Amino acid sequence: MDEQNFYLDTIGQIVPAQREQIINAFYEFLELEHLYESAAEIVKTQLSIYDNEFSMKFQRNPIHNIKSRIKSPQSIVGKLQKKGHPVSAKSAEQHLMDIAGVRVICYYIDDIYAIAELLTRHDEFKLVKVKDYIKNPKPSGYRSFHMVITVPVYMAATKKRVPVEIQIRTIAMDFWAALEHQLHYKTSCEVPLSLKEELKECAEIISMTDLRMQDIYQQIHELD
Ligand code: 0O2
Repeated sequence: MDEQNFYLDTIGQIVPAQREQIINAFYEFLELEHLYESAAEIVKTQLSIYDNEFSMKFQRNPIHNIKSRIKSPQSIVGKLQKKGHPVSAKSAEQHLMDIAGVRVICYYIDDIYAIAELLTRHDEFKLVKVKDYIKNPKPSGYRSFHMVITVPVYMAATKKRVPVEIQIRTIAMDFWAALEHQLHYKTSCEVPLSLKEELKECAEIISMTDLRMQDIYQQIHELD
């Protein structure tokens, strides 16, 4: 028996190396999932605290809703391969900033920047990266404010800083992004240029409507 190719598994059985490696990788991904789910929960709780405080003080919620997702193992593997990184849980931790994603849907554009500012000023959170696709929309017309922060997750024996990608956008921006995503973003076939232009035009109309709604809100607010 070639000893190098065999291991003792968790219940003391001799198993081939490859099986042991698969089991280890599985547990590593499970731990990763738990860690990133915990980080997303911390961010969501903090956002709810801000939303409730704002509502108590100003009788209005800035946040319409909050969703979160953990990137699927298939998506993690795909992104690592696309970027030319090794495929392992360790490599995912090192190279991917969007394993935990939180999407915050706000009522008005000003609310987006207010929420981003609060998260940036939070003592325990560290800002890693900002991509403002509202000021600089993507060529597709996509608008949203993206930021990556790291949050401390306290486990029984350890503390780890975990990155969370936060996408903050208005209801209108989300409406466009959801439809465009379904129509276009993840399809393998090429969408004709004329339709891409039309989608972009829709994004611009929606963006103007967002600005008008905010203006109406401010004017009504000033009447009080
Ligand atoms: P999912 O399933 O939505 O999470 P990075 O290496 O991460 O910094 P990347 O991946 O180019 O660079 O990040 P980017 O472009 O800042 O943000 C990626 C995410 O933004 C996407 O996630 C989408 O959620 C969203 N997004 C970006 N561009 C578009 C677009 O044109 N249309 C729509 N509908 N959404 C967009 P993923 O990677 O698709 O995964």
